[in-house]
Parts: sequence; structure tokens; C-alpha cells
Amino acid sequence: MPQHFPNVPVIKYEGPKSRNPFAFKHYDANQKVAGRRMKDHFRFAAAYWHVMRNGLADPFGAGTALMPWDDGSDSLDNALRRVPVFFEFLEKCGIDYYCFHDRDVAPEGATLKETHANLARVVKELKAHQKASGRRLLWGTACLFAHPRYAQGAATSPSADVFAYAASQVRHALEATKALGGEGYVFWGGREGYASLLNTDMKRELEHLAALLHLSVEHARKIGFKGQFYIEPKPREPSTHQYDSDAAACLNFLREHGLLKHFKLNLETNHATLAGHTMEHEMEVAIAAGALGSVDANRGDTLIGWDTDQFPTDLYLTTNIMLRILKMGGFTTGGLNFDAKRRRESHEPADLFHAHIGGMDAFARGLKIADAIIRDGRLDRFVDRRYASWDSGIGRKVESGKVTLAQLDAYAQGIKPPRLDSGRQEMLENLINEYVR
Ligand code: XLS
Ligand code: NI
Ligand code: NI
Repeated sequence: MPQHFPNVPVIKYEGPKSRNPFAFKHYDANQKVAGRRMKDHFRFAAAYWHVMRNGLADPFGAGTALMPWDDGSDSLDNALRRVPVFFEFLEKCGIDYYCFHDRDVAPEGATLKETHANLARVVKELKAHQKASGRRLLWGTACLFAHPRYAQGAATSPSADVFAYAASQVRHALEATKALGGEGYVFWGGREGYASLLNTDMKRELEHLAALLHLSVEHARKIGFKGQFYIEPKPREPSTHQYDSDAAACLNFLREHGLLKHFKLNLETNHATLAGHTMEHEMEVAIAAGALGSVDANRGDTLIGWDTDQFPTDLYLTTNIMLRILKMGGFTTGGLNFDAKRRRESHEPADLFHAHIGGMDAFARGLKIADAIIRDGRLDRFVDRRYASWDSGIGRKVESGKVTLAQLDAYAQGIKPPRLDSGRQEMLENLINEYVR
């Protein structure tokens, strides 16, 4: 293996007593939990844009990240040199999957044709490294937000020519994803939204967004791409108002435009919190619609309120996520993609490893805790009992659509005033705390 991270060993599981910062304390890839190996529960992925391309700049200052393998240029050679570094990272960290945007891996050329040729060249390199290392592509996507041409949107731009450019990019990103055996393709809205309604025809923009998604689905069918399509909700940043603001808004949009059978959601924790929801809330909304596909694993900082994309280390968060993934029966095409970056102060290459190790260990604990809570059964039993009045009698009749409003009126007038049992929130919080330790 080449040595771009000479001071970092291959990360191994050493158990909870280990004090080695370059070891997993809880993530033991092949250990079985709830009948499945940990690695198969999580299907961890690393994000090319954060690991390789995030220089750790913020709105007030330049990047700080040390990347000795990168000459800082936007050349194709530099892009090709990054590939082996990334795969060395994946292998040392024991991460099986990755995700990328077209522009993370390959630079924009002087013409659109050259841009596509650059991508094709880097895809060749990625393919060779996937083959040599056994790593796989969880999903690909097109960056339809960084270039100034997309300043007013991509599919929702007022310019039809910009729409055509976006379509061209999606076509090539989709074909690259297929060539790499990608298991999914993501649409994150980027700048699909608006800053002012004074200059915006919202209905028309939304129809154009749906048109791009339909065209992409059709093209996927034509080229034989069998991967899952996802939409990734996010409420604001960069646009003031993003059309894909949260899970419910995305599901409504997909339903309205006849796209729900082709798409699932890729939910990101920091986007959920920016939308004023919890990740658990967003997951419940998606699961109820049979549309939870994949997760961008990170967390925000309530004291800052941006998409800070921090690594997930909170055990309540990972427990809550894993409770829902277990109940859903696990991922199929999706996985846990660390859409997360180090803090600007953590600028050394070794910090990439500390960050991912921490996220993986936090999810391993979340999985073990969630499994223990499910096996304990009290939480599920409590919820079942809370809704028991719907299992028979009048509740059952309502649920099966066998009652009229007049019959309910007659029923209500014939019973004693209803009394409620306690919701026992605090008792249940205590129950969770029996396991989160
Ligand atoms: C940005 C998004 C982005 C998507 C992929 O906030 O999270 O990184 O995951 O375009
Ligand atoms: Ni994301
Ligand atoms: Ni994000």
C-alpha cells in the first residue's frame, strides 16, 4: 500500500479498554449484532468532497487543511493523484463505500466536452482502485451548485440553457455512477430554491425540477442503471428557501409529480436540525412512506446554526438512528455516508482518521444500544399498549373504515367521558438511559 498517511496504521478493533486513538473501541466489522455483521448494518461510506476536497475554509478565513499530496491546482493530473490517497484512506479506515460529486473528482474543463472527458478519465482511475481494493460506490451525484452558472439554480434556473447544462452534467454523472457500479444516485437541491419571490415563478421552477428528475429516470432506464435514486432534503443554505426543505416537502413534491416510485430519501442529520426537526422525526416521516433510502451521517451545532457537518459522536443520536434502521429491517441500497468534516482547527491528515473512527464507534455503540432496547421490549410494549384501544371495538372499526361519523357520534354519546393513561415520557427517558452508558 502506498504511504500517504505514514503515521497512521490500519485501524483495527481493540475493544473498549484500548487507549489507542488509532483503534476502534466498539466497531468490530465482523461482529454480529441482531443477526447481521456490523459492517452490513452500517454500510459506511466516506465523502470524497470532505475527505479529499475540503480545505477547511470558513466564511471568514482560508483553508487550513494540510494535504501534502495535493498541489492546490485544478489540473487533471492533480485530480488523478488524489485518487490513490483516497483509497489508502478508505482501506486504512476499513470503510467499504464512498460517495462523490462529479466536480470533486474531476475538474471543470475549458469546454463542456473537455469537462466530460476529464470525468471519464478520473472514472477510469476510480474503477481501477475500486477493483484493486474491493471498495464500492454507494452513490454518485452532480455538483449543480458551485459554478457561477448555477447561481440562480440549476434545474430551477430562469435560464433554459442553464437547465440544459445541468442536464448534461447529470447525464454524465449518472453514466459515471453506472460505470462504477454505484448503488444509488443522489439529487441534493443545491441552489434549487429562491432568495426573493419578487423575481421568481415558483410553480414553473418546480415543474422544471420535476422535469429533470423524470428525464434522469428515463435515461437511467435507457442505459440500464439499476441503482436507487434519492432526493436529499435541506431547508436553507445556500438558498434562502430551498424547494426540498424537509422529508415531508420532498415526499409531497415526489407524489405530486409522479416520481415517488422512483425515488427514496437520503436524510442528513444536520439538514433535519436546520429544518427545525430532529433526525428521528425525519426518519419516521420517510419510513412511514416506505421511502427511507440512505443517511448522510453528521450533526450540527445548535450554537452556530449552519450546516456545520460535524462528525456524529452523540450516542443518543446514533441510538435513535439505529433504532429506526433496525425496525425498518436495515438498509438495502443505502448506507451511512459520513457527510462530515473536521473542524478548521483539526488540520492534520491524522484528524481525518480520528474523525471517522469516532463516527464509526459512535454508530457501533448506537447499534448495540438500540438492539438491547429492542430485545428488552419494554419500549415497544409500552407504545403498543398506548394504542391498544385501536386494536378492537370502535378503534378497529375506524381503522378499517367501517364506521360513519353518525355512528361515532352515537357511540360517543353512549360511553363515559374518556380518561387518558399517562404518556410516561420521563419513565421512558429513564429506560433509554438504562442502556445509553
Ligand atoms: C450539502 C449536502 C451535500 C449532499 C450531496 O449540504 O449535504 O453534501 O450530500 O450533494
Ligand atoms: Ni449530504
Ligand atoms: Ni449537508
